[in-house]
Parts: sequence; C-alpha cells; structure tokens
Amino acid sequence: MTVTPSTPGAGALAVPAPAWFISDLHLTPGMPRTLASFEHVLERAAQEARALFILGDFFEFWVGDEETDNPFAAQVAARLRQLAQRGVKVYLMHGNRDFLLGQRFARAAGAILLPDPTVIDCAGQRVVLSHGDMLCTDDERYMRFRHWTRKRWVQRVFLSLPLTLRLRVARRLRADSEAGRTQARRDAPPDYGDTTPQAVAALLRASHAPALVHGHTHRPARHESPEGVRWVLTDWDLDGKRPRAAVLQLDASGFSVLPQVG
Ligand SMILES: [Mn+2]
Repeated sequence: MTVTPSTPGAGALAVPAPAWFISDLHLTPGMPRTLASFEHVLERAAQEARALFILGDFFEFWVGDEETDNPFAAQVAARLRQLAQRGVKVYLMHGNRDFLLGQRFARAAGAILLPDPTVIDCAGQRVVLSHGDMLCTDDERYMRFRHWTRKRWVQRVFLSLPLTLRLRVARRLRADSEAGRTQARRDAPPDYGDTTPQAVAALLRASHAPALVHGHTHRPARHESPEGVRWVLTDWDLDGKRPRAAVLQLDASGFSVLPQVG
C-alpha cells in the first residue's frame, strides 16, 4: 500500500518553539497515575513550551463526541483548555483508537485538529508528523480496517448508532486487537507490527522533510536513514510495572527527550 500524504511539499504549519510532542497516552479512568502525570506535564508545558502536539491515541478509545460530556473527558478537555488559555498552542492528531474524536472535543479543549500526516516548520526545521499506524503497511488486515473506517460515510453510519452500541463495538474491537489490554499485556513489549522502511522513506520524501515524528508502535527510538531522522514517541503508562512517559522537545538546539516529566 502506498502512502499519499495530504500535505505534500509546499505549505507547512508554522509552529512556535519550543514544541513538545507526546502520543499514545491511552487515557482512561482506570489509569489515574497516567492522568496525573499528564496533568503535571501540562503544568510544565505552560512554563516551558509554546506548542503541544498530541499525536494520536490520546484516549484509550473514543466512539463519538458525546464522550466530551463524560466527567473524565470533560476534565481532560478543561486541562488542555487551561494550557491553551495560557498561550500554548495545542494540536491534536487522530490515532487508531480515537479517530472519531471531533470538533466538539477539540473546541472544548481549545485544540486544533490536524490531519495525518501534517508538515510543520518549527525552530527552523521542517518536520512531518504522523500517528504512525499508516506506516505499518505490512499489517494488511489492519490497513484494510483503516481504509474502511476512515471513510466519512462509514463513520457517519457508525456515529448514527446508539452510544451504548458503539461502546460495545469499540470494546469488541479492542478485545480482538490485543486481548483487552490487560495489565500484563500492557507491561509486555508490543507484539504488533512496526513501520515498514518503504512507508517511512516515502513519507519523508513526499513531505520534503528531513525529520519524522510519530507514535503508535510503542517502540521509542531515534532512527536514521538516508531519507531522514525518525523519532518514535513512547506510549504512556504510569499505572503498570514498567512506568513510562516521555516528552520529545524541538527547539533551537534541535530535538531532545525531556527526562522525568511524569
Ligand atoms: Mn496507535
């Protein structure tokens, strides 16, 4: 499958520095320490960052913007909004779990929804951002699922179903994909697909960017290839046996992983 970015060569979103990048927080009421750590990071971001990018799978799952009214999601939105009101730009990109997150939540959070991929211009660097699932092109079953579930009409049909039914479908899909993300499974290394070098190279070339930042694979690293540098963000979990949460920062001195943000 070929990757066709929606934001090719030309325009790039101008972003003030320092910019912070996080993804795959999988926020859910069942992980209170992860939420607390996120709130702590927002406090620090208000002091130290000018832009915050949340590159998908922010929530464990999202079946429609009525979820904005849930006390948990409302609290998260309120925190983000406070950050935005303190002058930090807040950007959200969809992941494979929360791709139905819409304008209603974004407005409540004072955030801007970005297409996947998006090219930014920050601290003199051109960088392409993606959640990363579209780069895992070897997983044909998932790519088919992605292809259909990103169609507007399919989403409209799904969103017209009663909320309880949508929640049931989401739970079933989660159980299918990773046996319900029990704690033991969350602490184990990921056993699903990684990005393919061809998809990464194609995206870097099409974006005319020497750097890519993505999440999704839960394999935090910095990779170099002839096409450019690829930063992979960590997922967040402060509630399990293998605590992890990190922020990637881009400023005038380049990229750096901020230690001990949680
Ligand atoms: Mn993901």
